[in-house]
Amino acid sequence: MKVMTGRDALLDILEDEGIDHIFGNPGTTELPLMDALVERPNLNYVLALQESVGMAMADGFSRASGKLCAANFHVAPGLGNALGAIYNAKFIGSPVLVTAGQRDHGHGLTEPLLGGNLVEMAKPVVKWATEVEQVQDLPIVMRRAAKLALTPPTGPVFVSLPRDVLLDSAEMELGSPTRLVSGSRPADEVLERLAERLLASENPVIISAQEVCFEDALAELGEVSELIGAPVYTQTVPCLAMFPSDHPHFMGELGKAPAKVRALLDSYDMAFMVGGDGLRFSAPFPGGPLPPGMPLIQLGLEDWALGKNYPSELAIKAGVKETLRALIPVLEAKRNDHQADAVQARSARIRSNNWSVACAEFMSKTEGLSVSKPIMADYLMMQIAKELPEDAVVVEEALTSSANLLKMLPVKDNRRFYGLASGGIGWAVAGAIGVQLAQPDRPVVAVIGDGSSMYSIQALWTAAHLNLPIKFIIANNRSYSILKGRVINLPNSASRAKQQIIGMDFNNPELDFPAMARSMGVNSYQVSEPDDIVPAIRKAMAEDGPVLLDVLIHDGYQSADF
Ligand SMILES: Cc1ncc(C[n+]2csc(CCOP(=O)(O)OP(=O)(O)O)c2C)c(N)n1
Ligand SMILES: [Mg+2]
Repeated sequence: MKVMTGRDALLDILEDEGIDHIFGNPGTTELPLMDALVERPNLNYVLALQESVGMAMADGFSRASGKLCAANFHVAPGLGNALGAIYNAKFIGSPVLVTAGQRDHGHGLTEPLLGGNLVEMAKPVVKWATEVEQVQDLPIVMRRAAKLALTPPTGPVFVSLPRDVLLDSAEMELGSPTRLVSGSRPADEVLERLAERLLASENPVIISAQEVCFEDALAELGEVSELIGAPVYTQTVPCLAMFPSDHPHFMGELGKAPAKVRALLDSYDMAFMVGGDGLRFSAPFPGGPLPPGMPLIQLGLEDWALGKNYPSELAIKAGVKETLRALIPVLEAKRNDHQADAVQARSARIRSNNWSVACAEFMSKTEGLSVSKPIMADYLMMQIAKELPEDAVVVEEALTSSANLLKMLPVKDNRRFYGLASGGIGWAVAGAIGVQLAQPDRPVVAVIGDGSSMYSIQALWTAAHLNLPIKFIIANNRSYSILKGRVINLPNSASRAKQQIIGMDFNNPELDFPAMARSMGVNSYQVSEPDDIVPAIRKAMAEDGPVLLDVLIHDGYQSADF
């Protein structure tokens, strides 16, 4: 066994676990690591100018690559700043190994500056949180952490690293990575039961949830939908590319309004929910979105999501892609002529009002907004949807402005789209940086609300520093439009009665996005005329480095129903 310092052992293990990016913001307790990184050209340290920004970058990187990355922050205030962004990563299951420097053992008793119980702080928002007690424990702790982060349901883990542990030396065996094989298919009898149940339904509906994206099971789910004659909706939080938009059975998003989802599901006699909990909402809804007594069949790797809020008639814990692939021949073999005829009839109905049909209608209506000034958000989204190349990756956090983006954006592959997931805003400016680092060969375009962008605007500096070719499009309505729409709809709203809204406008003074962008080294243009949108997008796309387009849009608001 070799004698090594804690910091060398840690960095050796990170490299051995396949990590090549560390997103972070350093302080004194991290200096042993920062110093050692000088000798580690394979570990790219990405400097974020605030911890929540660094964490959102890490989340974006892991979300868009499925790969483990590391994030490193500075004791209690640094970790505290990152917590909201760690929450977001946990919500969507991004495998990030989060670490923070900690005071030397024993030093905490004196209540030093920046000290705190890091493990207790991190616990509610990670899969596992621990502190390293002694240098000899580093290998087992770090190996466990990496394995856990990547084991479905994937997610962030936290390790607190006392400074003395990093500086200490000991004889250590570093071990090697463990990866669980977990994407397995169910037994033959279960597949047969599933096939029989799906074929017995006279009007089934499929809800595609996040694991379908992560496992790239879009094509398999498409085949199953055709075999059973079911329309496919994507989950209520449309934060990923979970189905190809041009598939004839695609109907679009379920939407975020529980009452509408309930009304929509009412017309079916069975729901097949694939790949996680596809029915998450922000607003409460008595009785839930599933019609009473509606049979639910679930398939996914995360057992917590199965039968969680609604009883599941058949709940199968298994890998989505493998299971669907194995299901296809069973459905083909079991389907009788009567069922095949019924499937054909349903399929014809679905095709007559699918996503493509609705998209064409919505676009032709939206074309009518070409003369509206100020620019209407739907018109901006339509131009983005039409203008972006097929391989562009869209990062989205534009709330009211992007409400209809996915009605128009063609989605062909599972890495096309990463949107706001948990509801915790401030993800996208930074998240886009992680996404671009994870997918360096694809253009990344981030569409972000002005309000949301301000939570992590300093991420622009990192984009400029790394010369990442991300195009940031700010939907600038000088307000928190979504909240204004909601506050006026409160019962007996004083805001509505007095025509006065508190704390949701930031138009005095107006935020100067081009100046902010330029101050951080990002080129920027402002767009205020509808006709200038397309030329501006083209110009931005043609530039090598990052560009921010500040698009001034209508500041109106309406009752938000999500
Ligand atoms: C971390 C966090 N803080 C606050 C909120 C509450 N919130 C939800 S949407 C929103 C405003 C978003 O504004 P903007 O991005 O400009 O979009 P718009 O509503 O104007 O379309 C706020 C403050 C939140 N969801 N998450
Ligand atoms: Mg806004």
